[in-house]
Amino acid sequence: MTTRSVWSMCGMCTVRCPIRVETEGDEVTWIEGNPHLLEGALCAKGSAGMALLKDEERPLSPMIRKGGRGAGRWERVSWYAALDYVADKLNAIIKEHGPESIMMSCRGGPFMDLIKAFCHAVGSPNFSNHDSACGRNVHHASLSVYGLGRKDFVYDLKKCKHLILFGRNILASLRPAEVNQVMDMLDAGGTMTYVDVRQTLTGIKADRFFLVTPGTDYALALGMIHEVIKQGVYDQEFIDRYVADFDKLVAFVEPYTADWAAKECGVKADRIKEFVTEIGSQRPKVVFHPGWMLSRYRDSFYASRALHILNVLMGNVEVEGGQIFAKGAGDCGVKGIRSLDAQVPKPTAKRADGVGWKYQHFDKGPGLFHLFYDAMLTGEPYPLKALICMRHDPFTCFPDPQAQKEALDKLDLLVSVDTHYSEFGWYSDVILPESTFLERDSIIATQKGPKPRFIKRNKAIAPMHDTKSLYEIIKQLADRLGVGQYFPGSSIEELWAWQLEPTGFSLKDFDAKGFISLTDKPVMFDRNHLDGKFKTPSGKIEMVSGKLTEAGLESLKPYESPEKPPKGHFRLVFGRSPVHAHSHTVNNPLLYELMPENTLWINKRQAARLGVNDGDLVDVGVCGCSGTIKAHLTEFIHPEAVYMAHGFGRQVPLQSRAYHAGMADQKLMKGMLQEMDPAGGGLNLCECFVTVRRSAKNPKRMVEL
Ligand SMILES: Nc1nc2c(c(=O)[nH]1)N[C@H]1C(S)=C(S)[C@@H](COP(=O)(O)OP(=O)(O)OC[C@H]3O[C@@H](n4cnc5c(=O)[nH]c(N)nc54)[C@H](O)[C@@H]3O)O[C@H]1N2
Ligand SMILES: Nc1nc2c(c(=O)[nH]1)N[C@H]1C(S)=C(S)[C@@H](COP(=O)(O)OP(=O)(O)OC[C@H]3O[C@@H](n4cnc5c(=O)[nH]c(N)nc54)[C@H](O)[C@@H]3O)O[C@H]1N2
Ligand code: SF4
Ligand SMILES: [Mo]
Repeated sequence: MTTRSVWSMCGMCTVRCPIRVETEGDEVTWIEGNPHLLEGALCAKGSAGMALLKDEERPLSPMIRKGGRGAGRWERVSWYAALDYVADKLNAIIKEHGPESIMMSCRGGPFMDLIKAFCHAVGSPNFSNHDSACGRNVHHASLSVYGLGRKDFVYDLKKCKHLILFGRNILASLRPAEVNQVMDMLDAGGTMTYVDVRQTLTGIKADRFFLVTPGTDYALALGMIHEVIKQGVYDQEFIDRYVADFDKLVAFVEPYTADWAAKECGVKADRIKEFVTEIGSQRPKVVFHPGWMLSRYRDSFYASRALHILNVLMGNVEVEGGQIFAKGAGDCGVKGIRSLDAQVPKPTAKRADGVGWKYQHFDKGPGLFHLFYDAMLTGEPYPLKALICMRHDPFTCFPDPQAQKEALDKLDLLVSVDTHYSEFGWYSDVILPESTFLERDSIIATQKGPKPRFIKRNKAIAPMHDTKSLYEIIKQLADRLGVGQYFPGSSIEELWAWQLEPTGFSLKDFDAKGFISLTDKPVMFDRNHLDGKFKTPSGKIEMVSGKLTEAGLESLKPYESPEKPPKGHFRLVFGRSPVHAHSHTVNNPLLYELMPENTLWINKRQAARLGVNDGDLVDVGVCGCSGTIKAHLTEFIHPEAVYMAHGFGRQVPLQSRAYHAGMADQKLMKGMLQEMDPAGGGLNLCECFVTVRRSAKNPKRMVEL
């Protein structure tokens, strides 16, 4: 049997690491991180890609719903029948309600151009993604300071001297490339400070661990800003050159002393002061990570803004060991790849989520998905009639799936394009199964950074079942909807050639390393001439954001303490497991074995009060909604909080391993679907209080009886 080596991209989570895959005949025999970029490193999930291929508890052919929504009665149909069904419905909806009544969403990432182009080609502006439950607060905070988004900077973690992480659990909620860099930085003598409400894999590697009261990051960051200014350890020259309204910041933080912060967040004032003295001697090679998943608290947007401001004070912009502008093809003197979306006329209708007109301070991009539910229910600004989710599971992603279902019931068509049965897919009308990442090609994309590159995914083997790539699904739907002309060529190879044409590169250039590097050396801008690089209204780094002011919002927002949990309640916090990707790997045979269910982390003292022992079952509840889960007792969680890993408690019966294993945090977030930070657009997912009690289902207690 012939052994082949294929360059590709992992698809087990949305990080999309570059990989090298070995096959023998039609079997995948080996997967490793691309040695040119990752030195072979891969995470546990990536290595379990082979188990995904073999898993037959995933949709193996298109399916059309037969019973009521969610009843689980399906008919397996051919692709012709499924695509005709979807296209006929969409055509009828377009005729009656206009194309803007169709909404599409996807998980985001480098291959989005295809989906965006499809949505716009159909004539709808209503393209969205998961991000109001993920990084929107960080993204909008970044825009408000620099006029540049979350992905317009990369952090030179390897060369920094001090990395400060506020709830950014970088070694568990991971990207292998970043993990490699952090470990190299630590090996080289770098320092790491970690801030969380519980101890984590990252915290145990850190030099300092600050256990904070939940929801007080903004207070700690303000205390740090105050102290940096008081000790005079900021980069005056950088600030004079590029920062507007620094004096307003100085006046604003005046009352937020380290002693004040200590009372709010629980970190001792002396420790804050020592920390600031230390970073003062390490700057500019000091990185305050502004956070990733910060759809958490009412003021997470402002906490992230404060972290961005700390970076500015350190003067760490465009320096080795600091934050570096992400460069694209143009910065390397190369023409960029052709964009499909750029060829499509922009739809003229305004967005149904209000982003861009009602909410002008938000980035239009993918808008804010959760705001569409209001439009579904009210029919304002116009009715929505169809939702196509590609690689996106709103029932796991957003709070209160029951409330979502009530809104979705107003729609005539729900389609899930997924490699798995998602909770949304199970409720939808049609499931179009995408081939797994090892069985499909994807379009070419640009990965920005100091050393930008073109990347693409190549299939390692042909699909094992009756599944198709997203490219094929979209192409065939586009043809049926009369917009096929926007997707040039009749095969992915022809599309690749079309994408690459202006760049001067050819497909052969991918062969050596699996990607096309656009530069040998990192491209750095001259730090003394960054004028024009910041895209704020003033062209400066803004301490007071013009856009926020226009929207009637504060930039330097006075601190308000978080709500205390009501008596008998805990604040529910959540995070990721290093061996799972959200909810869709829980049923993976290998990863299930590593972590079959989640547990409820609870402080030992609180557990003792409740008579709960380690491993006991506990009922976790809120407003009549409750679930049962095993308790994990630890000293290393703040007594106000309980924690569970997100992604469990799945209810798709065809996933026999994941079915009802553990508990779903989002289902406890009753009535929280519209609980958004008005300045950042992120959902306030951690503003949720639950009761915990020893469960009557407790097997140990039954033994005692
Ligand atoms: N293995 C794995 N890695 C992943 C993912 C995955 O699914 N699995 N998903 C990726 C995605 S989409 C994202 S967005 C990132 C998320 O990456 P992160 O944002 O780093 O990760 P989380 O695990 O969501 O949350 C981190 C921590 O926030 C803490 N926290 C809760 N409240 C507070 C608070 O008030 N203050 C502080 N300081 N901390 C608090 C929680 O205890 C938790 O440990 O991870 C990415 N990487
Ligand atoms: N309560 C609560 N809510 C949260 C979070 C939390 O921790 N707690 N985390 C938030 C964060 S950070 C994020 S990023 C979102 C994530 O929310 P989503 O974006 O919805 O989550 P994912 O699990 O990444 O993927 C969604 C779907 O993509 C499918 N999928 C996986 N691989 C493929 C593929 O190759 N092709 C196709 N077509 N489909 C695929 C999966 O089966 C899954 O059904 O959730 C957010 N919501
Ligand atoms: S982080 Fe792991 S699962 Fe995600 S793309 Fe990389 S190797 Fe795959
Ligand atoms: Mo995320």
